[in-house]
Amino acid sequence: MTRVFSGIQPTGDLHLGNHLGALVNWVGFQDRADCVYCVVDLHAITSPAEHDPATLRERTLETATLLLAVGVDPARSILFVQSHLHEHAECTWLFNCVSGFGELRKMPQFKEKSEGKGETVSVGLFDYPVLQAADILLYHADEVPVGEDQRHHIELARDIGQRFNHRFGEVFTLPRAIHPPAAARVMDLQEPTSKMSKSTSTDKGIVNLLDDPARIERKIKSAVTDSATDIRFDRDAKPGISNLLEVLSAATGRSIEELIAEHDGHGYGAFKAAVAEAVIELLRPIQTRYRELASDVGEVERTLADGAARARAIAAPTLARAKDAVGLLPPA
Ligand code: ATP
Ligand code: LTN
Repeated sequence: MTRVFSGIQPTGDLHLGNHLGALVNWVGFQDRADCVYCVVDLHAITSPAEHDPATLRERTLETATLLLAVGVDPARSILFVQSHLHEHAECTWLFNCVSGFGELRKMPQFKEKSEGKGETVSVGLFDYPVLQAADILLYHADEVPVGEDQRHHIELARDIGQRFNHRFGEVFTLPRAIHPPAAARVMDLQEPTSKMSKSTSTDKGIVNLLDDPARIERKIKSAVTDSATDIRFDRDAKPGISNLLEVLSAATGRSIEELIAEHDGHGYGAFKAAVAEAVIELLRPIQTRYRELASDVGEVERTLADGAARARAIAAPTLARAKDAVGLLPPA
């Protein structure tokens, strides 16, 4: 069976864009693939912005709980926290020794995130994609569903795996990035020409998965739209209305044409109310499930411990083969 691996950073609240753009697919893959999903807390500490230790711990648990709440099913898939396995950090070291300074320096995400930081930028940020390669290659992943911005990182993982195999013998499976179509590319409610994003959107521009219904309603009703009254899909001329149409379509499973036929001519107010209600109903079962799970932290922690054990059953033998291939003397 195809193995899918993906990771998500516990750096903020998950929002509607993450859900419709990525998590819905994570849930769907479980029907056709052997899935391994990881909360990548080691990646989260590479960020140039200083992190708060207590917040990181909270967010790691919250992110894992939300993944369970949206439908990652621990009976079918492996869900674990990256730092629970020392194998990821250890494999990173082996990969560091077959990675080039030049190729890492050219990674677009590193260039972007280190810009203006001069000599103070951390080695961890520089090494971020090598750790990501270890995440993927330790599990012999075939497919890695990610956003377009991660394409270079997956190519690097492929290059590292290929180089290692070439030098030391076949150990790693070469992965490929997949970019499954998103249920929706969700735009910022206040600035509908930029994507909804946890690092750049304001609170009013973003619907967090745990926002309560009144808050969701308020945010959607005050979404920026144009001053006309017609409801039609045109990303350039009507970015705000088009975004709401796409969200409504993803939330209800109905086509955009059908939604236009139903709502055009009845005004923006009624249309926004319908979008708000659909998003509230989409998130309601997730929020209910989240509260149930969060009321028993011990159970979530047990699920993660079980996930880590099952992850280790795959990662540890892979790492052992890699160490042996490199020529590291096994302990007697
Ligand atoms: P950041 O602002 O830190 O980049 P983000 O909110 O954009 O964070 P990521 O952590 O980069 O989210 O992305 C996690 C996943 O969610 C990726 O697969 C990404 O493609 C998807 N995603 C993020 N934002 C959106 C969006 N607005 N619409 C659709 N998919 C999205
Ligand atoms: N860099 C990714 C998160 C990530 C990841 C992974 C994704 C870390 N390790 C392995 C896929 C596979 C991001 O920022 N979205």
